[in-house]
Amino acid sequence: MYFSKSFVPILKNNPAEAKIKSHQLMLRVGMIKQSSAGIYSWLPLGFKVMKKIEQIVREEQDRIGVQEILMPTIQSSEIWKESGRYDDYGEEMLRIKDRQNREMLYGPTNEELVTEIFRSSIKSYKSLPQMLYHIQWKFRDELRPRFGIMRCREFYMKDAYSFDINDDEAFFSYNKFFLSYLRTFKRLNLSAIPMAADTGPIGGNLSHEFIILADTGESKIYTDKRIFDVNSSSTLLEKNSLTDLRKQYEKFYSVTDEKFDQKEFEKKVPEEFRINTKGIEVGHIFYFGDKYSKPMNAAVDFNGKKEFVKMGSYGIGVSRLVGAIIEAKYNDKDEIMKWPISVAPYHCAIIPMIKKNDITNIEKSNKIFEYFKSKNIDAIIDDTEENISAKIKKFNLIGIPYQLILGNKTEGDLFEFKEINGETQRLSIEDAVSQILKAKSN
Ligand code: P5A
Repeated sequence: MYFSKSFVPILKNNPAEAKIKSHQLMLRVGMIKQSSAGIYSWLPLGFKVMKKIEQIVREEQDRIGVQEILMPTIQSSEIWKESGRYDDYGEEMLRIKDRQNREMLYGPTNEELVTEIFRSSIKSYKSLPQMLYHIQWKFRDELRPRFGIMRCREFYMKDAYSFDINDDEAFFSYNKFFLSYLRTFKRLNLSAIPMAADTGPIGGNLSHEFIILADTGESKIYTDKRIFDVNSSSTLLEKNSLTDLRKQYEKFYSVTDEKFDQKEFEKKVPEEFRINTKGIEVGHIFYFGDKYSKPMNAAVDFNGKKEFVKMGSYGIGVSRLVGAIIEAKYNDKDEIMKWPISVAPYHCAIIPMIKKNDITNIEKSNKIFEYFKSKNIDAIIDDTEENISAKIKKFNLIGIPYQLILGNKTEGDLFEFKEINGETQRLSIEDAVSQILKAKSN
């Protein structure tokens, strides 16, 4: 891909309407464009990052055995009346009438729809557990959409649902998601910590939010420094091992605002370990038993007895994560944002010096590009006529992790190569490739 042909509408200055770094940067480098309040189009750079995040989320769902489906964005009001949430959900729900005057809605979440799918097909406990997920747009008519795609009205969510025969099995499912979320956020290079949370309109009494610490976050959090040292890498996808993992986390006081109790915080967390800050909620898991299965009559036969299935639901804010990663990775000191290599829109920018009537550097760049491609390295060639330092500035702004420069200082087969915030090295293409591949495999 040539930069001159890419659709990356960079603005000269930070847009005045954006209050936080992620919103500023996403508008500035043309990742998104607002279409109306709280509703955005995703332009190539932003869409690339979101798709990479989505793929990691998908792989980690598949890894614990959740099956992918795709439910529609538009739902019928009938099932919401069955569950009793049609009125409860209030003004956040976007209600629509079709030409037959039927009440429809743009799904804010899918507990009802997935319960309807389940009950029409699964009849025996022998088919349990079932775990289903989809990655789909949601709409919530937020009172105050703000911070760009962080709190918007139309957003992209991974939502999963589990169906089990009893509480014990349902907790096992819950804990599988607990582990899966830790793995997912780790691959995104984020340290997201689980915190006991309120359940709001989803319901139930067991719930964890996964939160990354950030001053610009909207959730107030109270936690214990030692929670960052819990290690989940040796956890097996097996009942006891997963129960243990959750216990290791729950040993530490870690709650959101609604659950906060000053006395308990001071009693359980020695002063030197107390963290009282703000965070961004990137995931939220719920256990709500038969809250939906009972009113909607989703039951299985268990040795001749009718049992309402026990359900949980599990969300990840896929589009919010794009902004959350920026908030977490932006370095105030260098004023540089470096994308984690796992989700970077491009791994490396190839930056040739362009001289009039001389296409040598472009030809060399093309060759390097093809070689990178053969090694699964995503690159972009900056074929514009800007000078090298302007080009470097531009890729620093976008946050591309590596830069390869073909300029005055190129000597034979040795090129200038640097990590976005690192020292310039002189390397052969092979050595540059192995550095990038090494970073990718970490
Ligand atoms: C869990 C899956 C649910 O909706 N039902 C299905 C449950 N949970 S939740 O906490 O309400 O949302 C899950 C995640 O979606 C993101 N999110 C948002 N992202 C951007 N803008 C919004 N307005 C918005 N609302 C929710 C969050 O990451 C949240 O954790």
